[in-house]
Amino acid sequence: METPAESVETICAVSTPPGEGGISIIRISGPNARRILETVFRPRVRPKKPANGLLRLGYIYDPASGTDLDEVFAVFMKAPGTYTREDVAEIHSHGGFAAQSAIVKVILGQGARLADPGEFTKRAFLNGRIDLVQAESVLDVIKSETDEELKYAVGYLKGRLSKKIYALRDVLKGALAALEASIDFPEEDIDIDLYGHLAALAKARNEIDGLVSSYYEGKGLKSGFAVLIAGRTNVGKSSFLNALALKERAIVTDLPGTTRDLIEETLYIGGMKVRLIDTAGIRTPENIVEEEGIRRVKERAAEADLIAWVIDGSQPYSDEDRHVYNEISQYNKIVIVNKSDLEKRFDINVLKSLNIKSYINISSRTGAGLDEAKNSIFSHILRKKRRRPLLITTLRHRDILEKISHNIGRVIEGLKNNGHHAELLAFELQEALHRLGEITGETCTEDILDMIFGQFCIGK
Ligand SMILES: Nc1nc2c(ncn2[C@@H]2O[C@H](COP(=O)(O)OP(=O)(O)OP(=O)(O)O)[C@@H](O)[C@H]2O)c(=O)[nH]1
Ligand SMILES: [Mg+2]
Repeated sequence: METPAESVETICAVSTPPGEGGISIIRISGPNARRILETVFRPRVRPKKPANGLLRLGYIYDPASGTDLDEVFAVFMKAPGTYTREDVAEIHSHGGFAAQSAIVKVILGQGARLADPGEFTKRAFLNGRIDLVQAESVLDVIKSETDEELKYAVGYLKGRLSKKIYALRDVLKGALAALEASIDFPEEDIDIDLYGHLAALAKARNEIDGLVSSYYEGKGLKSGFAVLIAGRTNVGKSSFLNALALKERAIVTDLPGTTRDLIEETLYIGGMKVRLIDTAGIRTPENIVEEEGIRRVKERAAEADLIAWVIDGSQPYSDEDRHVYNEISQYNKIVIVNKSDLEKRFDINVLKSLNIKSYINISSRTGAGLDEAKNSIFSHILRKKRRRPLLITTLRHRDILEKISHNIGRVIEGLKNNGHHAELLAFELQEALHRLGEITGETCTEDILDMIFGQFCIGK
């Protein structure tokens, strides 16, 4: 993938978000970065010559007219110790639209071209500073919304997932070498321990399957955990959502059957992203709209990470509550007894008879017990989701790993049935290795690279 240096273009982009801000960073990367910086930058302080990595104060000016465009800090970083492994210059200008565009314009005037989205990171990948998994994790770091998401993304940026992939690759390579030897020297009495490789392959496949199944969790990490608020009508489900979200998100009335559709609100509880979903009260539907609403509750209940079953503490347990319980009893749930500001008429012993040991008294009206409810949501999701050290968080990785698991599965089957065709099994392993390379970027097509780096912002 090496490209001759002279054909590499020098690229430039504003790396900070567009619009007004304290400062903007304009980045230049490529063989002409140094020359361009020295042409458009007039240092106010020594050293006059660019010293590697040293931030200098001065002016960006238009060499054609001699006009100063902005007072800036500028730094030159020499290849290969840079983000892209090319010569890089950065200009820290004032964060205004006019300043940014005037500076970019003079840089383009010196022969640089505007960078494509993600092109700096793509160069870091193409120049071998990071692999594709790490490049993708750069985007995950940028898009992280919670501490936990960030923790995984930074770990992958540092190569934690890549390391696992390379270890799997070594196992496949070892097995392939043994298979190929058995093809090349079929008659020779050399000691090829194919069956030793069988055990290693089975272990690798287990690990891959573990990664594939971790995608559900990884997706939750990115898109948030779903907490479904369920209960009969009028118990205060929508009021509970509003109270947690600190806004009038869902309509609340004293009419049973107010909520018909699913209403979603994202919250951060203890740094964890939670999607709270308010639902239609479960009862015998009075019309088709309500019927559809209730059907959706049941559908979502099966997918939710947690169900918050809301009960009206000011009313006795009813047949409708029992009906709700029957719908949700099998799922991970917490029990919220609402309306604690009113006289209690709900008999807590009912919960004991259902073998439910804990519940939380709250009042959506006064806010009492809401912190406890949040803590309970947090700990129940975490209990279910004991985090694995490695999670697959992108669909691309999951799909590829699933295919690799099938390749290995066929090899294992083949080796177990003695009359195997070594060539076919070798082919399966080659395919699996090729696919692993698609994850790390070793055997990646331009299309895939475009797809990945196209999701980045300009300037990254
Ligand atoms: N006193 C008191 N009233 C509450 C509390 N929470 C909700 N309510 C009232 O209970 C009624 C129903 O509240 P909602 O939040 O609409 O109940 P819901 O469960 O979403 O009802 P549906 O959408 O019809 O299923 C409204 O009149 C609320 O004002 C509470 O903590 N205390
Ligand atoms: Mg409601």
